[in-house]
Parts: sequence; structure tokens; C-alpha cells
Amino acid sequence: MSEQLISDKQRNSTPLCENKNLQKWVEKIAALTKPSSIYWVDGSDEEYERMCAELVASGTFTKLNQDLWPGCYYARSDASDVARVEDRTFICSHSKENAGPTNNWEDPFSMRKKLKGLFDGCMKGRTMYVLPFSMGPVGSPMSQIGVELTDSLYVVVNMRIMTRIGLPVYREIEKDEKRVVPCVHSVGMPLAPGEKDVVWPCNKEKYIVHFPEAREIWSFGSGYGGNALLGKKCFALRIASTMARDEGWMAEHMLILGAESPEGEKTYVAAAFPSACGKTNFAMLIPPTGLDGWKITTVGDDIAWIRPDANGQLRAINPEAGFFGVAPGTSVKTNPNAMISLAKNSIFTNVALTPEGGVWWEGMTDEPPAECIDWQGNRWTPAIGKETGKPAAHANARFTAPAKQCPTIDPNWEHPEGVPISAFIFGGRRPNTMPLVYQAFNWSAGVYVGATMGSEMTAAAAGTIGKVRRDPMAMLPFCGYHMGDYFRHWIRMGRKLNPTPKIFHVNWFRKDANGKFIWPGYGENMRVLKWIIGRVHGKSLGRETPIGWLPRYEDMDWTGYDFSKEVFDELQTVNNENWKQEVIGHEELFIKLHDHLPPEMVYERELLICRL
Ligand code: O2Y
Ligand code: MN
Repeated sequence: MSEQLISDKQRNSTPLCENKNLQKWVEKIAALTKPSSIYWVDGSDEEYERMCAELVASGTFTKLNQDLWPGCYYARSDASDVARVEDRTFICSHSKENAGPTNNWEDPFSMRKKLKGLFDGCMKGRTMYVLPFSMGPVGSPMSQIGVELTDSLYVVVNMRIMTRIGLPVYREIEKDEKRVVPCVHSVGMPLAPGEKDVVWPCNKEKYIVHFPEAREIWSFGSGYGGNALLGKKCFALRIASTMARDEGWMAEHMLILGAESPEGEKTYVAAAFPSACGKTNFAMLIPPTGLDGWKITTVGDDIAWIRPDANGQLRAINPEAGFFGVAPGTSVKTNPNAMISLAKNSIFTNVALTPEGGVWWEGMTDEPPAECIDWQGNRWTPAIGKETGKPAAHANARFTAPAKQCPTIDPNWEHPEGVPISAFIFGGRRPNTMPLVYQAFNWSAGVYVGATMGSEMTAAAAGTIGKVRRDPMAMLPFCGYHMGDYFRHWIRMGRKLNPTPKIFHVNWFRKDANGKFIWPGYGENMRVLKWIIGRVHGKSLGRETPIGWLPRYEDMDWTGYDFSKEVFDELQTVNNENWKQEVIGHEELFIKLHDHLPPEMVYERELLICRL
């Protein structure tokens, strides 16, 4: 098999793209990183099979039992390389001020010098893959193109699921109509001649670097998720947010879903919740008993690129082609559509491996397997787990699954012009203060709601479990420029829109006095969505409060669900004293951003204080 691979590598060592600038850049990076071979990825099925076979041969992949998990593979990362590294993520704009106080900044000249040192010879003994990818359907006017040069085959096969790659993208590059975003990635572990590789090469030193003016990404030292699959957070959010600011569109950390009423009326909404707050579950929601005449369709679960059309109607695409979802907690009960999406042709990272050659993670089934191999390769049983407190799967274990396998995938999910967006929903994990749902009074008040969003943190970012932080529009780790300017961009966008989408805030996580969640969440969230859609179409009523419009008990559709008015009223309580504290909390971030904060944010804060 390896001979076959070598001859194929040689075949693809001649450029598959005629664009001279691309060829020159590949040569330049190869001269710096000194790989032993260069492979131009064609993106074919046959190539994918070979690459997965090579990953199995090298020990990085385990092929799962194909009767149970057809087309699926399993990988375990190095124990030190399990999540995005926010403290090692840099925005190297020319001026520090443009990166703003919420990003790590370094002067681009000294950073380039540092990167030159790090990347010098870093691919020795490895193959450098030339991986062209399209964020968004190939050829869509809303799509963008990147080329990732990477020495990680694991990255190539994951990117094949998460983006559109290969020959059609080279053809787009040859048209020379769009600027290509250059992305350079290395695991940072060169191999000496004859040195045996490890299953998960990486480097203790990590750098995830963005040059927004040059629209360039360099990533060193990690092979995991958002650090290495550069189309995702690095391109589709950090670099794209700066493109969007300059070109009058929006790159947002948002799911996109469609809701079709029993009468056949279709409404699309986009929603921003911080990392690991249930965006994937909401994007694939199954309406509950009583509202089963409604149909939810999924356009995307993580990122939305949104642009006004010639008439001012906002339209959105999902720039991705797959789901890189959190495995723990995903089950046939919590998200059957995700379980069907990941049942075949998927890659699992840092979950547990069962003796039957299947995968398992905490929350997947009520009963854990009698034994399995945990994400670190050790034998695990429920008793061992209890004794050591160690889970079988890492909290940030992931599945990489093709979006087209999702049973609820929207018929227009690849529409080149995108789908029309009628509402934005912001949300977070808030045990108190925030009601289940409310509507902002207008666009500017809604931007304030998004700008002051907050949430308890989870495992998606290294070392942050349990903390609470403000996460404006869920973009704090992902905005490629000054957050104050980002709010200004939102305010400006509002002036171009017709109709102006309505803005809402939801909180599925309010707790009662005993610390128990009051709202059941999951499918029942459809009741909230139905109220939101009713507001969009002028069909639902609400009451005015100091923070916005809230549904009363009788404004919600409770068909098929016995939820008491008393509990609902508790869930919807707006306590003015708590809210005064909340507004003080808004200051924390606003003070940091003060010199770039648009005046609308200050007015909205003052208006809110007056209303309270
Ligand atoms: O790189 C990681 O650890 C995953 S982070 C991630 C992955 C998919 C979707 N969203 C996120 C996120 O952190 O928001
Ligand atoms: Mn995300």
C-alpha cells in the first residue's frame, strides 16, 4: 500500500493548478519549511480512501468496525493538544489599536520574524500538502477561497469533510477573480532521517497567527480543531470578519436554521450562542408533541456569512460543509439528527473506543460500556471512571461529520445566493437574571443585547471551564479586529437593511432556587422559536418591560405540554434590582472598549438604566 501511496504522491507532486502566483507561493513556503515531498490535493474519493489508509498505517487513525460505523475513523490526540489555544492566538494588524484590547496582538514585523524562525525546516521528513478549499459552495458570489499548506494528513482529511476542497477549487483560483487567503500550518515536529513518527505530532510551543491586512494565516504547533483546520475559526471568522467590515457584510459565529409552519410559511433565523452552548442541538431541533406540524431545517451549526442583497434583504450562507461537533452529551435523546449525521463517513477525535470497534462518549447512552479504551489510550471501566474521576472521552472530544448527511439539512443549504434571514437570536448560559426569551425594541437596542451577552464557559477553550465571561455576539475569541469597531459595523449594517431583522435574546439555562434548570430545553425550544417567528410576522403578542418585549404565558403555544403559568412566570421574571447589577456588569467590557465604542451603545445603556 505504501508503494502505491508513494507513486500517487509523485503523481501529485506536479502542480494541479496553473495559477503562477499560487505555484510560486508553494515553492516559497517549501523552501522555508523544507518538506521531503509536496502533494497537491485533488479532493477525490479515491484520494480520501488512500489518505485514511495511510493514517491507519501510521497509527493516527483506527478504522472503526465498518458494520457498525461505515466509513468512520477514530483518532486520539496528544494529551496536550485538545482544544483551541486562545492565549496563543494572535491578531497581528499593523496597529495594536486595530486589534483592540480583547485580542492578543504582536507587531507583524516581529511576528513574521518569529514565524520565519519557527517554520524554518519545520516540515523536514514530512509531506507538505497543498490543500485548496472553498468556504461556501464553489462558485457562489458569497464564497471565499483559501489554500492551506499543511504537514498534517489528519488536517487534510478533516478539511475534506468541513470544506469543499480539490480540483474545482483550483479551477476557481485559475479564474483569478478572488483573492486567495494563504494559510500555512505545521504541527511543528520535523523528522530526522529514519526517525519514527508519533501518532499525534505537535509542539509544546503554539502560535495561531492572523495578519488581517494581508489576509494571511500561520498556525504552528497544534494539530487540533480550530487551531489547525484553518478554514474554520481562523478564516471563516477572524479573517472573514475583517473582510466583512471592509466590504459591508457580516461573518458571524451563528447557526442558521429554517422553520416551516404547518401552513408552509418558511422563516430563516441566525443564532449566536457562545462555544459549546448547544448551537448544534438548536440547529437540528425536533419540534415537540403538539407542535409537530412545524418542520425545522438546518443550514449550518456554527458560522454564518451574511450579506444584504440588492434590495436590502439579508441573505446567509453556511461557509462550511461539515459539523465539527462536541461529542459528549450528544445522543439519540438530545440530538438524533446529529447522531444520524455522524453515523457514517465521520472522524471521531478523543472519544472512547469500545471493544467492538465502535465509539462511545459520556452522555451517548444511559449505560456506559462495561469497558473501553479512553481518549488517552488507557483501559476504562465505569468503576475506574468513578475511582479516578476521569471521563472516557475528553470533554472537548469531537466528531467531524458531513453536513449533507444531516436528515434535516435544508434544501437550500447550498444555494449560492444564501437564504433570507428574518431574525437574529443571541443567547448564553445564564443561571439567573435573563428571562427565557425577550425581543429587543429595535436594531440598536438589539445590537446592545448582543454586545452585552454573557455566558458560563465550557471546555472549547483551554483552561476556562467554569468561568463566566462576557462574550459579545459569541465573537470575543473570533473577531479579527477591535470589538468596539465590530459593534459600530453592526450598527451601520442596520441602516442598509430592508426589512430590518428583529433581534431576540434566549436563555435555556435559568435555574430555580434549588439550582435546577427551570426550562427543559431541546425540542421544547420550538415553543420559544414559534413565538419569535410570530413576532417576525406580526402574529405574536408580548408585554413591554424595561428590557424589551416578553411573551406572556398566553402568548406561547403550550399545545401538548403541561407547563404551569407559575413556573413560566418565574422563568420570565425581570427583576429590576438584578438588572441594575447586570448593567453594571456591562461596564466591565465597555470600559475596555471605550474609545472605539459607538455612541449608540452608550445611549442604549442610558435608556436601559432609565427604563429600569
Ligand atoms: O478547536 C476546538 O477545540 C473546537 S472549537 C469549536 C469547534 C466547532 C465549533 N465551534 C467551536 C467553538 O469553539 O466555538
Ligand atoms: Mn463555534
